[in-house]
Amino acid sequence: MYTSAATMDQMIFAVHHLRRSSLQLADQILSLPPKLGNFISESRLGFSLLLLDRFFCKAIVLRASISDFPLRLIQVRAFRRFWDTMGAFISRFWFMLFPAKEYKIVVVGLDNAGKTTTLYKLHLGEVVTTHPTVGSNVEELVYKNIRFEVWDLGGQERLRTSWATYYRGTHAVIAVIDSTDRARISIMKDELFRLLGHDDLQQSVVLVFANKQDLKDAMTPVEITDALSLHSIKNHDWHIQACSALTGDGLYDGLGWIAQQVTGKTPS
Ligand code: G3D
Repeated sequence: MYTSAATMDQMIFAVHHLRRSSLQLADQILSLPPKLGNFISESRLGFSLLLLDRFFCKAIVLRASISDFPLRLIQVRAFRRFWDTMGAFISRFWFMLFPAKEYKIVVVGLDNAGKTTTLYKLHLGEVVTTHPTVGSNVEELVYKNIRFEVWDLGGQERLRTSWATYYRGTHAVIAVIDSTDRARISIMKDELFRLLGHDDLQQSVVLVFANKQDLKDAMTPVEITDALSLHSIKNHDWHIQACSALTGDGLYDGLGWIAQQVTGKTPS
């Protein structure tokens, strides 16, 4: 039996198209008014779409596996695409059908501290080229089966006044510090204590990322603890974590601390 590469590509394209449409539909369902959205998701429409997508993907893989040797490469490619797309698809529908508790994190810090780099390194596992954050970025992170909605708030002076609008429902604050920025550490201290006094953050825990530890003139976590007077924080659990958003060192240790604090248990 022979299946041409062109036919295979058409089939792969068809699955991608189907998946994209399904995800768009899922987005639309999620953006419906809550009652209507719940009704549709509970009606298992999402699950039917999932089965349909799985059927098409399986068909491709089966078709490739009974083909001639040169098609093995296509088979591998189909498998990879299959798992890439299915992973995203399943997790989205899984959480749509069985909504899990989500914890909200806001990431604050002065401009250039490394907030966006931190967020994208945690989210994508890679460093991206960043631009100054205008307003906010939001990403969803899943760490050890715990879902986080992470808000990266722009750090420029004119944007800091709007940080408070994002605080409601926050479980954890991450303050990212540029450990080489001795000149502005006192500004960050004032911002930190201002936000800790906000009504909407009274239940939040605070993680300080002492970022840019890969640079040799970086302040140590002990120096930053003193400069920020962290020991004078009495009403919030806090923790300081040395890290480098560029290399990723320390980032997951910090996230692990938050996970432990917000769930009240050590994540598995
Ligand atoms: P912001 O979102 O807090 O404003 P960014 O900060 O994430 O945009 O980072 C500002 C600059 O610091 C970026 O450099 C970024 O690559 C760099 N940076 C972030 N984290 C680290 C780190 O841990 N180590 C080092 N050495 N650099 C880091 P550019 O040159 O793109 O402006």
